[in-house]
Amino acid sequence: MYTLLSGLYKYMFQKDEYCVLILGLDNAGKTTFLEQTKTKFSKNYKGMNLSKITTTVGLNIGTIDVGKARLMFWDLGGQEELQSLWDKYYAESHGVIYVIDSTDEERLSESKEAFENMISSEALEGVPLLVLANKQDVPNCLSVPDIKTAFSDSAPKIGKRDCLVQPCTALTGDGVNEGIEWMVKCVVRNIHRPPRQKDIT
Ligand SMILES: Nc1nc2c(ncn2[C@@H]2O[C@H](COP(=O)(O)OP(=O)(O)OP(=O)(O)O)[C@@H](O)[C@H]2O)c(=O)[nH]1
Ligand SMILES: [Mg+2]
Repeated sequence: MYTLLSGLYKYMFQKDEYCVLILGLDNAGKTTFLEQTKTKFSKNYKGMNLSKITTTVGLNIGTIDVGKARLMFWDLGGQEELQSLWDKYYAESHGVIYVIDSTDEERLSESKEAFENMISSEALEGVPLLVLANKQDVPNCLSVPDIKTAFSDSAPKIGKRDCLVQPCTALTGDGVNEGIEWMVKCVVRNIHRPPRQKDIT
């Protein structure tokens, strides 16, 4: 009877936990995106004033529950000297959100270089990838097709994995729900696949 009840309790309340990295150059909008995500998906979370967010030195952590999934986000600082810390988190992650500043055409090639370094890592093989074309509220910013074209020769490095390029305005929350719901669907589906090589000891 105890086993039956504890099984039922676990079925109803236990969450499967997934770690999702939020990466991208400094100023791309990663922390703003994380704050919007927490505000939209956590009932009692009173979001902070988005204009008070300053550059991340180290990391910010946030957790949301979506259905039976618990997503733990690690939002890492994007400044050049902090990018060398990103790969310390790869082996633990189930998904990656890569944020691009669609208003910053000048740094697009820098962003692409950081993206390719990240995506080439064996530790991230097969991990779902959500690319956010952020700051779509700014007139004349790069569109999703513009960004896809600029990143087109990265396609072989992306390989066989779930990948979505999503227009987004972290500041207002546009595109946040769509992106998070897609990520949840992918990480949950991935857990039913055979284990990645790195998980086999
Ligand atoms: N117009 C506009 N500005 C945005 C948007 N998202 C973020 N920003 C602004 O972009 C700047 C950088 O945002 P952050 O969230 O701190 O960027 P970050 O990627 O976390 O930067 P680091 O922590 O330095 O890596 C801030 O001034 C934000 O208000 C957006 O959707 N639209
Ligand atoms: Mg930040």
